[in-house]
Amino acid sequence: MLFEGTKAEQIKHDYDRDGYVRLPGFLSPDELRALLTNLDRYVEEIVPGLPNTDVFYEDKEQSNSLKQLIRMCEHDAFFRQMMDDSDFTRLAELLLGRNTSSRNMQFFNKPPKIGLPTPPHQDGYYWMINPCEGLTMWLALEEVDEENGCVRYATGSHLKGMRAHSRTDTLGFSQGITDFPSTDDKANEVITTARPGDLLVHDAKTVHWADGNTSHTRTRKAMGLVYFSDRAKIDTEAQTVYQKKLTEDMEKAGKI
Ligand SMILES: O=C(O)CCC(=O)C(=O)O
Repeated sequence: MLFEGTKAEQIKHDYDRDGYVRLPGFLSPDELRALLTNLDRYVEEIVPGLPNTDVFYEDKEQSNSLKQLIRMCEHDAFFRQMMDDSDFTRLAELLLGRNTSSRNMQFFNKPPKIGLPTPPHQDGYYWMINPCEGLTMWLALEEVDEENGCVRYATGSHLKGMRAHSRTDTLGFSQGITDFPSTDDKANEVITTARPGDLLVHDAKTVHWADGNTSHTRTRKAMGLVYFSDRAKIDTEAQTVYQKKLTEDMEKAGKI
């Protein structure tokens, strides 16, 4: 779905004000079907050959507990095109107001009963970029609500600076805000239930989190696409050191 004229201006205005925007029905049913078919193919054909840093399970002994796939656009042409040459790419340019560089594409699942909460965090804290100009698109692949762990935002938190974070035990979300929830977080909480094909986009500094999946039967599947502005510079040295230590810790803990 491409946006133009006053509609595009409204979306950018709401995004700049709130730190996130919801775009219902961003993907048509046909587009969503094509994505799901390619996701199934990816899981069947690509996942078995991936390193343990790019595929996470809630329990690595149970193949039906898949929770996260990382860097999908680096492993597959379909997802590379979706990231680099699509309505998602154009939307990232609109919202960042500049040329962009694509950074990461992920699949997020919370398996029934065992899907863990997503700790409160700001994505920019993980990214180590300066200036902190980037965004995450979060695309619902199925019905997502309070039962199976929808995303929650603190509206306007992107304008209030970077919060202190510290290490968590959550695989895939290794940093969480230390003083959460503040009174401000609770007062500005927005619960974003979503239907298949709906898109949420949030700023690098927007505080967000999600509950675990308490359903006994339903999964909670979504895709995440990360874009930086073309002038955001990554502190590659700090990131390499952090990633190396994190991978070692996760291996030691038997999580990957
Ligand atoms: O899927 C989730 O629970 C959260 C995803 C998230 O935090 C993100 O995309 O930045």
